[in-house]
Amino acid sequence: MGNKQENGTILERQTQQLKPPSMYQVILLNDDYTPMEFVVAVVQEYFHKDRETAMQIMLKVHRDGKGICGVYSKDIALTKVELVLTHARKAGHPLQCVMEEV
Ligand code: NFA
Repeated sequence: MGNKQENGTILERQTQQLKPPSMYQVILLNDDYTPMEFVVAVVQEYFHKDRETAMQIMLKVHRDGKGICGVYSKDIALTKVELVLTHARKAGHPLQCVMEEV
């Protein structure tokens, strides 16, 4: 089965195709209470967008009900959702942030 090398290590043949990790969109949802400026600051701080891009994303969420802030591996997406929700709750805003597999 294994292919013994000169140095004693054993190399196994790859039997399964490796798939790239699933990716997740991190999405903000609209509500009637969170201030626009707070959302813009969130998008800039947690998703590393410049002010103009952050403003466009906020306005899209405001108009369409939701908008994508970025696409990340599962653990990074989960962490972003947690950080955004914690920040919003501490500030007393009902902003919602969710992740969806791409
Ligand atoms: N709709 C909110 C308002 O009018 C702004 C908002 C935008 C909230 C995007 C949540 C997400 N104050």
